[in-house]
Amino acid sequence: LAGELWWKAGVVYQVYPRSFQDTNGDGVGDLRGVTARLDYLAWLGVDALWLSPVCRSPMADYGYDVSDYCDIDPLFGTLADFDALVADAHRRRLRVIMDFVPNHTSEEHSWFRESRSSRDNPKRDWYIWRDAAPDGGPPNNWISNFGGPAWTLDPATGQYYYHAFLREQPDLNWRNPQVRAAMLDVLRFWLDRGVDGFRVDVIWHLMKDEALRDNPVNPDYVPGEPEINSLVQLHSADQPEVMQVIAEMRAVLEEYDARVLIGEIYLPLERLVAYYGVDLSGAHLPFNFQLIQTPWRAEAVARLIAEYEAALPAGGWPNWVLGNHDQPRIAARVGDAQARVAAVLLLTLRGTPTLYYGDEIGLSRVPIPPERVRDPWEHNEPGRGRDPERTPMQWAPGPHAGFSTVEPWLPVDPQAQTRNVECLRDDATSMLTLHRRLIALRRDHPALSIGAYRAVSVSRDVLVYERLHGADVIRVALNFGHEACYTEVPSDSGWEVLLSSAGGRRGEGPQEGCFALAGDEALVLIRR
Ligand code: ISL
Ligand code: CA
Repeated sequence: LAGELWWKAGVVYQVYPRSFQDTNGDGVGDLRGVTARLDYLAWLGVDALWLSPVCRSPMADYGYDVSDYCDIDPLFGTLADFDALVADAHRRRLRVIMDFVPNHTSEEHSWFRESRSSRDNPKRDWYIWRDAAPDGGPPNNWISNFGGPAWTLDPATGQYYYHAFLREQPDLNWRNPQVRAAMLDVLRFWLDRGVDGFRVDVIWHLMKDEALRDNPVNPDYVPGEPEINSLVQLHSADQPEVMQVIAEMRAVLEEYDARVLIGEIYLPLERLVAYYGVDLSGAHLPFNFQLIQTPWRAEAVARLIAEYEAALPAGGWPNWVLGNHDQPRIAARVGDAQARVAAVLLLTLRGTPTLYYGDEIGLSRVPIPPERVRDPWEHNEPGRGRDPERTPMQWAPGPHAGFSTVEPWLPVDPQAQTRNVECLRDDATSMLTLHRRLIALRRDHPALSIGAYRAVSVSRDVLVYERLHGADVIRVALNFGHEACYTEVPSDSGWEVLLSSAGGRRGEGPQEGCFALAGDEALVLIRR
């Protein structure tokens, strides 16, 4: 796929490196492990892999706390391992997207060590330092996304610093031009090494209200919800000035060819689409997490697709996500049977799909015993922890599912003996085969990758839409319910089944103008 088309027509696969493949027997996945599994990704048929953070980090937030942006953490390997991974990926026509974490550094980054050393240190203003409020408390009411205060008093200089996440993750001051220049150089460092793009962590958080005004209280807050929702993040995120910063990042990518800028954005639709930027000068793909936040019902999903399609700016390319390392897995949210329907949805909608590792083998919520909890968020706010969706990839039956030779950093799914790549790859009805076929269909039929979207119908349980390219028409019918039913097709042309989420049925035609849909079944049909 030439030029920008690769990230439009392609499928992105998210690798959480800690949990993909361990090669040195320390129970933690590493870069050589990812390289060793590139043949699998090529076999699966994806076009790009996005690696969650692999830079040097004390791992307070598992790599989302970077202490050196221009080095690989020894846990994952070396820069040479990274270069080898990129070269091997490119040899297989796989692109590599890095995770860029610009909102905050680790407290152990040399910039923060300098910044905190004295009030007049040249890097003082690289972070957000303020005096205490008159009562000695924090400068404003902002709350950490992981619970608790977002300000920590540093006794060395008697001021507070701001952190939208853990206290180990001080926020950078993106209003400071030196910070901007240094961070844009980080992009160039990796672009020069051949990476094909970035997924930018919490991109909507980069700019904060200059006056640091208090956030208003959320009138809809329901006690028991995460504390962060008790306030509306009106002043602490999504400031208009962030668009300029993103445009600067984008301009750096434009110095190279065919690189992609993906932004992590949790905002309502109307704000999300603003991140395409003025005249599309922003992110190529502002991550669309709406399927994670929408109830799993045919009508709700139909409405979401229509609203999203309508909200996109002219020329803005859509994208869809079912899950990631921060969210309960799709199978955990909708159940194993509906997870198949979800796979068909993700891989047949208009827009770049991002597939989360393990979802293709039907991984669900893995139980984490209390003594094995690793995510600091779980300690702050029980129930919010993200460990259940970060467990080791399951490659084969046998000890530790072929992930490692020793007990892994997080427990392996108790169902790994049967739910693993080796057992599922040759099974015609497996979740893995379904994913591989869907990805192949997307590649074989431009209607599915770059074709137009047309809503056809929605009933209580069944959503039907078409994808159109030239004279090609592909129709998708998804049964969100558990009961069997029928879906009608126009009688003026011949239709046949390209794929059923249950396996089989290929080549089948309609009977009396209808295709039967089993409960939890999705069909991809083609007009002949
Ligand atoms: O999950 C959220 C919204 O549903 C959040 O509160 C949060 O904004 C989001 O998870 C941000 O995630 C990213 O930044 C974090 C890191 O821990 C996550 O893993 C990363 O994806 C801090 O860097
Ligand atoms: Ca390892």
